[in-house]
Amino acid sequence: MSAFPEVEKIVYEGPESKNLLAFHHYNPDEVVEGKTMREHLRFSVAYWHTMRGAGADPFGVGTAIRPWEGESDSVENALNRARVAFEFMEKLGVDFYCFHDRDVAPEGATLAESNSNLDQVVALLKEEQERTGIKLLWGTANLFSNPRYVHGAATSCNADAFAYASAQVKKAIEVTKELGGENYVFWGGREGYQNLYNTDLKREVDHLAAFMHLAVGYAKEIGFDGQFLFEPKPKEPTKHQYDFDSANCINFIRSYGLEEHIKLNIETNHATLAGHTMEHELEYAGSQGFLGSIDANTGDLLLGWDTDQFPTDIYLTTRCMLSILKYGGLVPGGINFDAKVRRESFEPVDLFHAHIGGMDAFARGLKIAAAIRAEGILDGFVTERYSSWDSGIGAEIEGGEASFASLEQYMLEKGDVEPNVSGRQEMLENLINTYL
Ligand code: XUL
Ligand code: CO
Repeated sequence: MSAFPEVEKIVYEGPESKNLLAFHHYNPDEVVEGKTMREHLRFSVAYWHTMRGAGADPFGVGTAIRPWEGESDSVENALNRARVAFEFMEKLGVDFYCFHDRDVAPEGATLAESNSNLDQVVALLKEEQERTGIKLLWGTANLFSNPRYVHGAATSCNADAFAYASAQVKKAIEVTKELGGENYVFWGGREGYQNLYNTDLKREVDHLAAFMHLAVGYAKEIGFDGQFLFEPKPKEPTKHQYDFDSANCINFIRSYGLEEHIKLNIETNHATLAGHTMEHELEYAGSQGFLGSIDANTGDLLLGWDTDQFPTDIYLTTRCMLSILKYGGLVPGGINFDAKVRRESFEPVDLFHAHIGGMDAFARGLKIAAAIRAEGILDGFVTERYSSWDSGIGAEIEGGEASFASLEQYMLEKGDVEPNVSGRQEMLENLINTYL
């Protein structure tokens, strides 16, 4: 029985179509910059939002109508839900999905029971992957919902919480490998603190690094060769998360000798919570060689918390794609919609509208970014702006041939800095508008 009887397979109908259950820009096999859109974009559905989100907020219970959900949190219900997930993804035409261990299977009374529940669902996920060709972009473990993680997991003051989290991640890496997952994500759910009076910050950060070394070591031991990813977020649920932003995470990764093993999974709404733009975070990670994957969503600047809305802003997706193309794409990462429908959008069909909008926005961003790059005006402007570094004193400095003494001598002879070129920000903003 179909869970979405009213929805046909979503197809590309082109920009002129008025059908809102069709793609207007995402044309999976269309080639842009030498690769198909599906190869560039690698869209993924987030199981936790799309299959588990019910729309609860601090003021009220869930509102989502999900006729396939059973009464209890049983394995049987989880298996049925997994079949619905694959029907949804097949109809949507998405190539990947992502999950936390506890999204797909219920937690049992003991660790052994939880593992067994997970194994039963993973067997079905594997069958459904084989049937549909849909792949696992990344797996992860939920180390934040259960009260045992009240003080964090790897950064808990309680060593037993670290041990339990290790057992959970061990299993999550095993099932990610079993399902051919291309990446494994660490997002520090409660890895942070609320108050320094009760916190040994140094010890907690050391423990987080030790935890990641254990994970990397175990992956090697069992032959899991997916990419590990660390997901920055500055706050929520704790006041100070240890994975604040791209720069902070890269510092952590390098300081603890993890740079060979871990890249970043960058999320738009987390970037804005950190007081950055998404493109700043992408550019910073990309420029340092740490751009792994993205969690695509958007926040609401008037609300200011992690609202996880679907991205529909073409300026945003254009700027994301400019950075992603510049750094050679995301493979083996992808574009995971870590986004949820609004509480007021409670019908199953809203899940389709939400994902179609995000996919079309990114497809359009890809095409616009490729057009901007093809004409080369923006790149040309930047190259010209830095041209003083290409020869003369600039080239000497970059080449490591200058000293403070030689630079002093140079300036004594030259006299002063001549203003060279205007930043032309307004002209460039207008230029970008000519492509939209
Ligand atoms: C939370 C968040 C997570 C991670 C995976 O803000 O983004 O869902 O993406 O744990
Ligand atoms: Co995320």
